[in-house]
Amino acid sequence: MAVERTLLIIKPDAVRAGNMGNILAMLEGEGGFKVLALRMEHLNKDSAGKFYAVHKERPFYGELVEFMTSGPCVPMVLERENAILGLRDFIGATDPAEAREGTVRKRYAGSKAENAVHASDSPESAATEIPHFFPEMTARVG
Ligand code: FUP
Repeated sequence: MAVERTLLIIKPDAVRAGNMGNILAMLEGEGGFKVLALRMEHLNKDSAGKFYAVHKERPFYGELVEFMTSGPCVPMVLERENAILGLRDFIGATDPAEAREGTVRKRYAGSKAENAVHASDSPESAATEIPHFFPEMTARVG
């Protein structure tokens, strides 16, 4: 399996609840992900709107942008073998009610809308989402 890079965001709900450290410990510990870059940032509407532009036509888009700008979040670049699909599996389903036991969202997400973390869902997403927050980094390993 190939070593990959992906983007994870600890969302404002998880930062507010004081779960940033627990989530980082899960990612580095059980998850075996290496943190290559990390920053705390309070997104503005322009940045959050562009990041979630694929959902622009969805009914929840306005609330999603509102939520993502409601407080600081922590975007980071993670590296591991099979990082992209591996991280999606590790964080669990979008809706915590459907997330597998032991996943980040099962433990820390309060609802489908405020679900603790974001993770890139494909190599194509990782390739645009990593430079959205870390323009100096690429999704390519090596
Ligand atoms: P995910 O890739 O698991 O983050 O899920 P989606 O791409 O389907 O959704 C992106 C974000 O939109 C979710 F994290 C939360 C929000 N969302 C809602 O608020 N309501 C919905 O019905 C679906 C998604």
